[in-house]
Amino acid sequence: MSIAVEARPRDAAIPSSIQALASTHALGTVRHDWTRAEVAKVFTQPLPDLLFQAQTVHRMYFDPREVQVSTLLSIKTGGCPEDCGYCSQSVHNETGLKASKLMDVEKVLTEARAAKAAGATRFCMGAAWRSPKDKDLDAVCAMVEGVKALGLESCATLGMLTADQAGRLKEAGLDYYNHNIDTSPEFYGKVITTRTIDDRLETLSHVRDAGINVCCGGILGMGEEQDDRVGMILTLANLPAHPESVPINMLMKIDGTPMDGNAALDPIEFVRTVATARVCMPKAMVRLSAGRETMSDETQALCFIAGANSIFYGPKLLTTSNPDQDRDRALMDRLGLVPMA
Ligand code: SAM
Ligand code: DTB
Ligand code: SF4
Repeated sequence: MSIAVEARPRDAAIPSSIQALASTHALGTVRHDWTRAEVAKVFTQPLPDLLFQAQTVHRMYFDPREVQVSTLLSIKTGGCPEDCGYCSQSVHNETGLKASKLMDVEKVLTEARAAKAAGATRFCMGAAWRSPKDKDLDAVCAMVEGVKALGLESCATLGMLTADQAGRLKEAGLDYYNHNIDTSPEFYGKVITTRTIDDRLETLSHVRDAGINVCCGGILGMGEEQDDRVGMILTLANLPAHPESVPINMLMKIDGTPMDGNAALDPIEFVRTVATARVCMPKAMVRLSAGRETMSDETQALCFIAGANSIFYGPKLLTTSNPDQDRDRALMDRLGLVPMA
């Protein structure tokens, strides 16, 4: 059966409901005074309205076709003393992951060259540390210098930093430091007990003060409530400056972690979180991060419509797998998306 849809004449008045949405108070302005009620209202509004707002904001600052392609490398795997309940690399979780030492600088740069050849413009190095030792930082600084010399944007995630360590990374040319708050302040203690969210915020302020771009987001599907997803966005959006980059990860369930048996999160909740991040932090890169392998193409498409504009590309994240590169290329083609220069 075909349904005849009468097109709205081009010169017809724009319905007031659309005018109201487009001109919603300060839509697209960078604010740091969000209330919980405001963020919750954005998050829970009807999905078409939320996606319309997110697309409107996205188009104010970005080309909606462009997606940044990043590659991740675990430069030091496993044996981490922190007890993050989601993580394959914590010594508190019996995941069977073999710990390894910090990689050689040259090996890391070989991987960076391969990432560049495959089309990545950003290279992110992750280490399973609570915080780096100063001597380890010498090697990481050499890696950052090498990655920059290849013309790639550099990102590192090494655990907690002192102000001095953040300064050294800045001097080496580091563009972004990733340090996630992971969830709301209220739920944080249910996920990690070996540090507090305030410890995380302290490192973020050292990173900010050193002049490095902040990459900070979280994970969904850890057993948190919708209010925690709202609380996480509220915390990020009310930082003194918004993170330049906000990764939103779907939990990768790892055998041997306390979250292994978690129920799957409704993908629409994931899309709502991405869209709310876009509306509340208009200029940030919103990164559709871990969890794409088990996500349908349609959910990923909704995330891009919701304002996500970066993905991790390549067969591996840190210790878990990522979608096949052919699938990603085909998906971008089908959606008319192009890699960000
Ligand atoms: N040790 C450093 C730290 O925690 O900041 C850097 C590496 S850590 C693996 C980087 C981020 O990856 C974590 O903050 C977390 O948000 C994300 N992550 C780790 N395991 C994950 C999982 N199983 N599913 C989704 N995201 C995960
Ligand atoms: C982030 O928020 N997600 C990336 C990146 N920052 C470093 C890491 C995802 C890790 C997924 C689990 C793993 O591969 O071990
Ligand atoms: Fe360690 Fe980072 Fe994993 Fe936590 S998330 S256990 S800090 S590697």
